[in-house]
Amino acid sequence: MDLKRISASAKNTWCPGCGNFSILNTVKTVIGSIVDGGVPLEKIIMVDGIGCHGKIADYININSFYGLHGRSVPVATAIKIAKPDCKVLVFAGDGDAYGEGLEHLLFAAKRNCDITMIVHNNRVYGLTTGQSSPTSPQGHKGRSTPFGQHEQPFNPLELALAAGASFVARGYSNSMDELKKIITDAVNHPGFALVDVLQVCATFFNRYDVYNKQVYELKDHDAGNRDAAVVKAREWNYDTESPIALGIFYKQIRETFERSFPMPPETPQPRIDSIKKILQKFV
Ligand SMILES: Cc1ncc(C[n+]2csc(CCOP(=O)(O)OP(=O)(O)O)c2C)c(N)n1
Ligand code: SF4
Ligand SMILES: [Mg+2]
Repeated sequence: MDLKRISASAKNTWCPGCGNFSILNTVKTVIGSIVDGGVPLEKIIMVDGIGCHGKIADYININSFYGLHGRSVPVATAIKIAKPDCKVLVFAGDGDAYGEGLEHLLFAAKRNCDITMIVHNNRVYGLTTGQSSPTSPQGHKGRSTPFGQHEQPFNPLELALAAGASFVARGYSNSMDELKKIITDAVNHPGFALVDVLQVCATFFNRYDVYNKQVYELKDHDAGNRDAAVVKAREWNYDTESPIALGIFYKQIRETFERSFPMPPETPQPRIDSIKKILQKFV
């Protein structure tokens, strides 16, 4: 597919050097491959949270929905249940997914609804100017923690594994080839997939130098072994020394939520006319 087909005209307002650019370009390429593989473009749906990451919906011209901050997962789950033949991609921030929306993430992992969740983990609240998030390091000085963050960060991969996620992976915005492979596998995975992307916030938490030294590609790892995945997930806990594995930590095939969801024999159709009338009020 010619990627111009999904280019949007909205002005890009991300800061120069922001890791979101490579996620955007990678996702566009993956969407192109999905369409080339036979999925109609209108059957690929993006759901976004609120934050710098969420603007990705403005920059890709496909069906999309902005959820409330932290609430993109329930929206995505509902879309998938109503339209099981659609590919549903959720984009969330670390504040969005691991703070405000944590319970949604854990229950989505437990439920195994077939949605792909891509977390732009820049380890700060970027849009609101760099406050500490659940993955900021201890001691982090942001506008809400001028004397340094007291709490320790938690480990989202370990949390997702504990909650029962059937696909858990980590990517890095500066390793685009690896990221493309991971996101492609995640989208093709029939179940809930969490892709935690170390997305560098060039303005409020620039980690390029640190991550570039620490990251490595997972090899000789048995992604079918949950215990091995937990050990790998624990290898790095946001320090500046330990190796940071990139790749698929865990992958398991089990029944998805929407397959076992008891739908009524006659699924009610949305009343398009009444929706159109409501939308007209905003024009
Ligand atoms: C319920 C709610 N609380 C707070 C906000 C204000 N708010 C908007 S974006 C944001 C931070 C987003 O951080 P993150 O999810 O990490 O995304 P990033 O901007 O870093 O991509 C906050 C707190 C909001 N919009 N809604
Ligand atoms: S504030 Fe950070 S995350 Fe937001 S656009 Fe700028 S560099 Fe990117
Ligand atoms: Mg963030």
